[in-house]
Amino acid sequence: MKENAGFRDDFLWGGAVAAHQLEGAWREGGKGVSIADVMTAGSNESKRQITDGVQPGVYYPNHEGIDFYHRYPEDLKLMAEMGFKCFRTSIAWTRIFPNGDETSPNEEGLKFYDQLFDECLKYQIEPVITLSHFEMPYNLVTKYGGWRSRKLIDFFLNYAQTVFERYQNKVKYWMTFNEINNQANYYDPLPLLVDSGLIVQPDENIERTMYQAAHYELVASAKAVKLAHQINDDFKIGSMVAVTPIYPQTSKPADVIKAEKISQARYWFEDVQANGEYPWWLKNYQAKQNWNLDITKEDLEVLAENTVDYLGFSYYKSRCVSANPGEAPQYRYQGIKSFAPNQHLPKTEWGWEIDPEGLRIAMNWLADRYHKPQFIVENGLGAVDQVEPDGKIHDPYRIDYLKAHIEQMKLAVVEDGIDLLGYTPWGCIDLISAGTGEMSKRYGFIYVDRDDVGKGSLKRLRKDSFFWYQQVIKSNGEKLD
Ligand code: P53
Repeated sequence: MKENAGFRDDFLWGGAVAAHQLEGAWREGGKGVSIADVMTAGSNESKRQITDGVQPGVYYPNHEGIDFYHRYPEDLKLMAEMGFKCFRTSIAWTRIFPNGDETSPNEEGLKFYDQLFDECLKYQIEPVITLSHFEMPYNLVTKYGGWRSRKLIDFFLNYAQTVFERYQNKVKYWMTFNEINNQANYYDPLPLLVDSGLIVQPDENIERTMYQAAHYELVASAKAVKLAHQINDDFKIGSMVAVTPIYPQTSKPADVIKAEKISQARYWFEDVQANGEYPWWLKNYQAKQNWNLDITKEDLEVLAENTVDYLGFSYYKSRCVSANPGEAPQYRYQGIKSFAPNQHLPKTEWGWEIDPEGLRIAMNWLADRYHKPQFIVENGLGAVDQVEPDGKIHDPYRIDYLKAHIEQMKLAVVEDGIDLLGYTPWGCIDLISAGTGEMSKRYGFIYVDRDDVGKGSLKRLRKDSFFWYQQVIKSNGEKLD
């Protein structure tokens, strides 16, 4: 075996975005209404609301995004200037199948992505494409109840087949569902909607519904893996989970077992996608509930036979848990309510723990469990930026965050020998936050002049981190200062 001296020669440095958070043009080119189009703006204090269809007089930040739909040539030019080797974005399902249940696609939508991918390839930037990133057709929610319905598998595969065939000579790296495991937090309506198109009904057993919907998505994902390989042998299809290591708050065994149980509840999705089977604890748990889930023998065969080629994941933070007396033995995951403070870690302005070593921990943990190449497809710091009178943006906090994470990622590669395909920091150009709908929660190397109520010239500016990242890429991760 060759030892890893540094990042691979073909390491995919780049950046990541998602269609609904930057394209805008929500009604252009025949696009249908997506779930992102019915989400209002919010903040850390006030949650984004899901409205009943698009309501007049309400501000929906994703409708205009940062107008990437019209400005992508300018934006890709800037990314090429940074030296991007790849660019992760998603296809808006609603540009291809506006209602999701049509049999033939919308040619204008397909043409848009032809042009976008051609523009990437012009600069030798490899497109890395997510099929479903929080933006399924809203019609599939109202008409079928989202992923509650098995019918969604066929609708999704029809969409997947259309784009795999159309872009087979332009796109090699794909992912099926973005952060499919966010819905493990089924106490919060937002992840249920964005992951699975679920709108909670008053007396519904939402935990059961989540497990059923996630199962259909996992089957759809496995079938997409199969289809992709049939269409083009060279395709690489990844899963995409939000990786947040769960630490015990103390060395008390009850804290340790709780951390393990909560970790299981968040990561079983990856067990299915990468190992091809449901973990034992979950089979046991589901059987005990008498939920009578629709999980067939054929489904289980499809899952076993079509595991992913690589593990795509996001990493922003770690969490920590503390067991309460009387809570044992289930240690149910209760979303945000499960977490306890970690006194050893600083937090971002939005309260996310900053934990670079957690990335190395996560990579080792994933490597031990799944034995597949990894691709860090999101990482970054959401922060408020200030434009100086001379038009400069000094963002040393962002550079510090990314540098510390790249250092740990390098240890995971060089010391621990992990096979890492690439690194695409999130929101390489400022865009609408998924969690809060804000514009002021900025991640970019490129600043975009737009505020939380949709005002601003949309002008693009290079931040200090732009020039820093340029030299990181040029030196293949050697020059971090
Ligand atoms: P925002 C929650 C926790 C971790 C990652 O998030 C998350 C979320 C959902 O908000 O989402 C991913 O914009 C997601 C991106 C998102 C990014 O992380 O809330 O894949 O769409 O924008 C950052 O700060």
